[in-house]
Formats: sequence, structure tokens, C-alpha cells
Amino acid sequence: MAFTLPELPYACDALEPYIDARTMEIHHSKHHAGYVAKLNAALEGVKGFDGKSVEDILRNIDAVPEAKRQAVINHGGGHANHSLFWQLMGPGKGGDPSRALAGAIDSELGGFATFKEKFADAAANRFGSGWAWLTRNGSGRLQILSTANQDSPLMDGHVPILGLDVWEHAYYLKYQNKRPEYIEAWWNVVDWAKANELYRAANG
Ligand code: MN3
Repeated sequence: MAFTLPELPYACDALEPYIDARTMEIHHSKHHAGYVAKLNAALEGVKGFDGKSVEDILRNIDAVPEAKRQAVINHGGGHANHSLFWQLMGPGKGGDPSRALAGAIDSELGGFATFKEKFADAAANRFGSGWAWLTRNGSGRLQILSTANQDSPLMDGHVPILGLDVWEHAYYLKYQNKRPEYIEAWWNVVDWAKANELYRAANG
């Protein structure tokens, strides 16, 4: 088995000026590629994982032999998180959530403005490296949370609906230490149709 680096669904400069081309290029071709390579190395020679998706592996992380588990959490999480992240952005996106997800944000999270504020807080206040998430939790409710490092919400029974990478490698070239400015700019590239699709699938 070998996991492979997915193509970016748009050009590296497609998210300018909000996310710069150089950051996208390094982030995808170096960081994400590194997670894929190290995930493959971690699972090499380990039996029972052929043909499983990285998402399935993370959902059942305890099935990974203990000696390999942290490497799979780090690099499998990195692979899954970034694969999703690229799909949740696009040129000419942004705006407001759509359809079913918009309704759920209104009824469960107090509306879009409140959601944005809480999500941005989760992203800004994640100390060190990690991610902010909107998930559908194990009780079927929308939830805002953040995770450290490359920990995937899938390991805790959540389905990711929206995720924001707040590792410095995601923004430092353009925004340096100003993470809140990166978070604010990021709303302009969020693909809400994709988030809605993930929400619908999570509830299917
Ligand atoms: Mn990253």
C-alpha cells in the first residue's frame, strides 16, 4: 500500500492575495508530501492496513500497533487534514454558508456571525501548532474545537466539516506572527459548498 499526495485542485497562486503562492507551493509540495512519505514509512511492513483509507485508520487508531501509533497520528493526521484543507478552499469563494449547513449553524451555533467569532477564537487561541475545526460530533451536533499538532477529529468520533491550519508554515511567509490577520483573510477563500457537502454526508 502506498498513500499518494493528492493534486491541489487549483493553481498555487489561485488563492492570492489571501494565501500567497509561495506558501501554497511549499505547504503542499513539501509539508503535505512529507506527511504522506512518513505515513507510508510508518506503515511499511505493518500487516492489516492494505487498502484502508487514512480516514478509516484514524477512526480506528487503536488498531495501529503501539510502536507505530504516534507516527500514524502525526503523519496520517497530517495527510488527512491537509487533503481536506485544500478541498475546503478555492478562488472566488468565501461569502456565507449554504443550505443545510447554514440552517444548522443558525440553529445550533447561534448564527453565522457568532460562529465566525468563536471559530476564529479557537484558531487564534490554539497555542503552538494545530487546527481549528467545525465538526459534527458523536452526538450529531455541530461543534467548534481545536486540535494540537496534526491530531485529527476523526480519532474522537467527530466528522470534520471545516478545518483551518494554524501551523506557522501555513501563514508565516505572508503574515509572520499575525495569525489573526491570516484567519480573517482565510474566510475569503472558504468553499462553503464543499463544507455543506461534508455536512450532508455526515448526516447521511
Ligand atoms: Mn499545514
